[in-house]
Amino acid sequence: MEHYYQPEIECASREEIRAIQNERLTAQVKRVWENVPYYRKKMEAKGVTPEDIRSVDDLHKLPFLSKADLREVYPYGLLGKPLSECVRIQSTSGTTGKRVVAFYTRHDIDLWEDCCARAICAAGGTNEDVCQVSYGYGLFTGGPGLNGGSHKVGCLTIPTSSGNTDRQIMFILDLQATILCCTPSYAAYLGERMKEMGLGPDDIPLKAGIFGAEAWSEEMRHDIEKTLGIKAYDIYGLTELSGPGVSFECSAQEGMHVNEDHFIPEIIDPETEEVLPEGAEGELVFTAIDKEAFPMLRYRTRDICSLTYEKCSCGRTHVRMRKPKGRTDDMLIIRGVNVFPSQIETVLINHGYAANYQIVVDRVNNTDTLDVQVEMTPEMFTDNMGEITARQKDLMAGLQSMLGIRAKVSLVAPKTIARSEGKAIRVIDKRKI
Ligand code: DLL
Repeated sequence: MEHYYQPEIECASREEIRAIQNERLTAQVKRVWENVPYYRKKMEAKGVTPEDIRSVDDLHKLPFLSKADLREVYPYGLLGKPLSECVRIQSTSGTTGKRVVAFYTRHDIDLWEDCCARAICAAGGTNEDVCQVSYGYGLFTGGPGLNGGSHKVGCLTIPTSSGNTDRQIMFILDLQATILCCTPSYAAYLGERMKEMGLGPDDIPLKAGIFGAEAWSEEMRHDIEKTLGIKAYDIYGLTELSGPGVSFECSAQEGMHVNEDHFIPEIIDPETEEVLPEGAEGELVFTAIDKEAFPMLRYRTRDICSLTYEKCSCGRTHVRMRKPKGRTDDMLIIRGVNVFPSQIETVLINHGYAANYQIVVDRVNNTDTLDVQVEMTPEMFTDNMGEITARQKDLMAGLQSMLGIRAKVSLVAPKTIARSEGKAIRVIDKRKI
């Protein structure tokens, strides 16, 4: 039986959802106009006033916000409430330029934790469950978000944070953890380690995993499910909008339900910035309609996916977003062809490899090169050169048919590619160095 955290909202009719959105959106735009001079200027530049925004249908009139805006006014320029009403900050890892620092009032933390609680219930979680949170705690939103959601559901929460893999496994076994929350790449690593310790799916008490924070393929999902003997659920979110729980998967696992009473999604063409119809693939844009401290309006996520309003078998009515294919900024352009790391991952796993790989891009004699380095599994490891060459050829053919361009394949020995405890770094683009 499907289990909901807030059924009256999660299963509300489209009319009810619309009514909530219209009310919250119009109020939010007024608040932002009055309290955030930076965004007000953007609205003025576009000739829009709060009176122009009467319902969700008017959303497209509002200006966009992007990471560049956040950097420009770092740290306080988008605050929607006085600092005295803020109780928390969280931050992104900020690999390029300034970190994003997001602010939360008590209300904001509460709605964020509700979203995470919905995700945990959708994965079958109840107060009978033991939920191990192996996302990083601290500035990263993964640990604190799922921790809060787990408390709300009433699970016995194990806040291991990431890392110290053998201790993670000890807690899973000793405390009989039933739900694991971490990045999919770390789940894969935990699975690998348990296998090495001689533990099969039947020896592992886990029944569900809530994995997100990075793009991962369907193939990787099946691998993790098989190794750990669980059902693996996807969860999506970003610091700017709270953190994990902006959307989450249900038992149907056909897209992630966006918590539409808090976030309105749109898909735009990243070039023309035009809003695209249902089903079309483009850049995901979110408007947070009741967040107080950090009220993002039409925030461009750079994530690429599509939306569907079709009825879902789980009973939830909120719109679903497809698994993000990747980000506009991790799409590689190789000899003019668009390549996403997730496409490469699909080919590798379909050919029997685990998701231990690295993609090295370079430019040699003015030509882009793509080198896919992938670990052989212990079972396929051999020093028979004929066998290795045959495997390489096979994989090159698979990549060529998926990507439409030639890639070099390097098969490396098991355990030579670094494992990740958080978000995996899959691409090394030497053209940018
Ligand atoms: O990664 C929040 C989070 C924590 C989500 C734990 C899920 C679980 P940031 O560090 O700000 O926040 O990174 C946000 O990560 O724009 C996407 O590009 C990517 N991302 C997050 N979840 C998914 C997912 C957290 N399920 C950025 N699938 C987003 C694909 C994801 N990409």
